[in-house]
Amino acid sequence: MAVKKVQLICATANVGRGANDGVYYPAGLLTIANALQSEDVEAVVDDQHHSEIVIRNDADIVGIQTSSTLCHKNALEIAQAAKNAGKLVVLGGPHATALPGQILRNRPEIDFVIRGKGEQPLVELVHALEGKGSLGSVPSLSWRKKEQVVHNPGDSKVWRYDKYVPLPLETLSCGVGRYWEAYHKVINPQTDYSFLIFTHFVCGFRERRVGRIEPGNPFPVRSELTGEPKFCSFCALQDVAGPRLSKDILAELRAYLDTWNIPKGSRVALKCYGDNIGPQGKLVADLVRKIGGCAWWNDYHFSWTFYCQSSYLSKKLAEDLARIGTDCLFIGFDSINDEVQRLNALGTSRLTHNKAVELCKRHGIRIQAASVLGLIGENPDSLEENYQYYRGLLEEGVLERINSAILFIIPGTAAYEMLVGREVWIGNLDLLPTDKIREAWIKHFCPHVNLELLREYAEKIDDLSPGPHASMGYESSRFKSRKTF
Ligand code: B12
Repeated sequence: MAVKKVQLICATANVGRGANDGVYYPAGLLTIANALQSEDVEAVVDDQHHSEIVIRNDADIVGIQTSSTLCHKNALEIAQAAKNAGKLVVLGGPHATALPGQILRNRPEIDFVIRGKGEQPLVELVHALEGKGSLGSVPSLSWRKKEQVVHNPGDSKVWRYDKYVPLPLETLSCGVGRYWEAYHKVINPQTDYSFLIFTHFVCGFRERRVGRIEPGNPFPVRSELTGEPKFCSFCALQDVAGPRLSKDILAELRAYLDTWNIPKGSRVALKCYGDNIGPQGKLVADLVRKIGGCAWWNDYHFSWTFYCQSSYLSKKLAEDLARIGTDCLFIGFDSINDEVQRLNALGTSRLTHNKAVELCKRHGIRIQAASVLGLIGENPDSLEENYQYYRGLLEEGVLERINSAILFIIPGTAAYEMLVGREVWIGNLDLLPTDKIREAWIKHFCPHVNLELLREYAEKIDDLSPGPHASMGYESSRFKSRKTF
């Protein structure tokens, strides 16, 4: 078959929502769009956060992103609509990567799953469908060969983000302006434009705990000896590759400013979604130097937001982050209780949290605090400790927001593996019923609390948020009344 056009779709979560949902364009679909366009295949990116999804008549393939288990239900509905319209359907993204076998066994409407980074595999799938190669040689492809599900090996080539930037923002069917509007409305009205600028990939903490991660290979999330989590029990990161070069980061930014005619004097928010800037001190120091020598940097008012684990925020790093114009740090406090942090291998403590808060205050950096309730060992006292801590932070005036979440079990995490070890039936599912799974989790791993108590505290913590509100993995009453979204 000839493949002229691929429709790429970002499915929204159907359980609660994150404060940033719909605020940032889906980078992973845009890098894929870039790769397809380099092969003269047209690509269009539709984002369910901004428009109702309609399967396009002229699309030969429909590729759907299922970022998380919380988006999988919507992704499946879109897949069914695409199949009804006679399209070939490809699923990719972190959730699909974690459960390719389950998805292909349970969902006839899905033809292919691409695991991990999708640019080159999708290009090679297009070639194979056009008769210029075989399905068996497409890297990271999971597919049905007769009745058998086959998982092709991954690609051993190192993935490079720089190959796919600047991102082709013009392929976003809703227009990039919709994301700028969303940023302005939801996150910060003092902003004119916003761009996703990854400075690095991977979490150095996770790497330190599991060793260097090879592209295409699964890595251990639990200790073989004790069965305990090797790094944050709820983290499903699969990223490969490390820091980018400062010159490439600035060149990417310059390209957006030029392409989108961003006037001098504009307030431009830059978001790095790389996980944990903490271990990237060398990169940040280099950015300080490059920005210092950059002729156009002061023509705009740039403000950065990074994610940082509290245990990695040193004096020097905080100073350097402030020097490049960091306005906010997203800090996953997750839990405040030391024992809960230890049991969940978070690599932090109440002390490191306190130190990070002090450094942020000293450098005028606002904190986006993340809270996750229902971790291993959660109990009524630890819930109260969390709540009191966030109250304290609010009083100190250092918070930009609190992201309030109740743990939901994500395939590919230690939490998922531990639960499947106790409740084998869950291992066959590709669509995880959030609350039912959560009840099973609570029974085994935090039996001193119940879902009602977790909800109560999640709402109390969310109510403290002075900025945007989240309802991660549950629906708060605020979310239900839709007053603030
Ligand atoms: C940016 C981001 C977001 C953004 C944008 C998401 C988006 N649509 O792209 C926002 C804020 C909206 C977001 C929201 C959520 N996120 Co998020 N997010 C990330 C983050 C930090 C980076 C993703 C990214 O842009 N990476 C860079 C690009 C280049 O890579 P990529 O997106 O992974 O895409 C590549 C591959 O996955 C693959 N691929 C992706 N889609 C497709 C589709 C096809 C057809 C193919 C072939 C391949 C393919 O190819 C891409 C290119 O190489 C990741 C963590 C991480 N480091 O991966 C978490 C992460 C993806 N998010 C996660 C979660 C849980 C969520 C939420 C459910 C949270 C919530 N609100 O409750 C929501 C749901 C999103 C939604 N669609 O509604 C989890 C998913 C875990 C899981 N396995 O289920 C992650 C892994 C974080 C974690 N710590 O575990 N998120």
